[in-house]
Amino acid sequence: MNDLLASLQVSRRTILAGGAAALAAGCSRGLGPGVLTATDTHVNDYPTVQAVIRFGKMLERATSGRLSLRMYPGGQLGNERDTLEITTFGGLDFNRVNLAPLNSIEPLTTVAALPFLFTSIEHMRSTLDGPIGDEILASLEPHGLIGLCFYDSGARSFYNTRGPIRTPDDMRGLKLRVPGSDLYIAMVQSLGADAVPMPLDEVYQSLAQGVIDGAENNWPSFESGRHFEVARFYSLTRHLLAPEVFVMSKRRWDTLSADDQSLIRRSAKQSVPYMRELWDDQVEKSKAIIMNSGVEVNEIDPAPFAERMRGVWDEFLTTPEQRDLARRIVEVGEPS
Ligand code: GTR
Repeated sequence: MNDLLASLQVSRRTILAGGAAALAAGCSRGLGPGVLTATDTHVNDYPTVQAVIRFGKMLERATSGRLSLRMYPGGQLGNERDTLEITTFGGLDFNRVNLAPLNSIEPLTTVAALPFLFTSIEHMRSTLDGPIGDEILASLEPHGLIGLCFYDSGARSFYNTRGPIRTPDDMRGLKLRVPGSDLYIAMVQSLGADAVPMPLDEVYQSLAQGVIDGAENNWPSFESGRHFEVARFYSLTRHLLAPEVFVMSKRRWDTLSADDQSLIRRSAKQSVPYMRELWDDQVEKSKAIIMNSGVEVNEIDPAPFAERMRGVWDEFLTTPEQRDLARRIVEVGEPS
């Protein structure tokens, strides 16, 4: 185990035990001063990981090696909630996470994670590429995080070990894993299923042992976690088109020159088209692997699902700012 990994694992325990100040005060990184660290829950060849690695190469090239990036993929430093906390306190420089773990940190992020909000990938991309996306990214700063860009995450749908889901009634009583987020718990409960919050890396085992009946995710995550080997029914509800987010620790950010800061912002945005290219390709590859393995995939009528989940909007849009943001996102609509 290298020094950073060892020190972060100590730091993580320290943070989780409530000792953030101790970490901020002193954990030695064991890396050179220009080496920036990044983490991701996904394996090395996943599009988000490759996009962040590409971002690091851009920094390295632009600064002739003065800055570089060291990626820790595969969730080796902990789950997204824990690594986000470490990032906030400066134990890690960059983090690529889903919107879900940010929901309890910043209410505006909840809006972009509402079910059936984005009507298509194009709607999501055009909204988040513009001022609305920048506004959500900027809302993270008071929480110790610099929001750099959004990456694609496709559409999340339900998979399970029992049988095809065609209507919300088919979900009654199913035990479905969700990421640790109140919004996800409410979404699944609104459909009559039991929500089981659980880190991603425990899903395969839990499906295999029957601790849960299913989960929900996009094609690449369903495939790369090998969940499809156990959950043989994938029902295309496409209830969530929430994006991934790439963030930086504000503590580290504040130590950088204005030039380096703008290089980082620019390079992150420049990594987005590359990520989307990899993403579109990965969706096709994952789809083929899953279909060829004989998983039963079915289309559904989204209307009754959207109808039941509508209550979640009222429950989670609690401030005027959130309601206004939701209204503006809906108004963006489909790009012409
Ligand atoms: C994936 C996402 C991860 C993580 C995961 C999960 O689609 O890329 O960041 O949130 O889902 O369900 O935990």
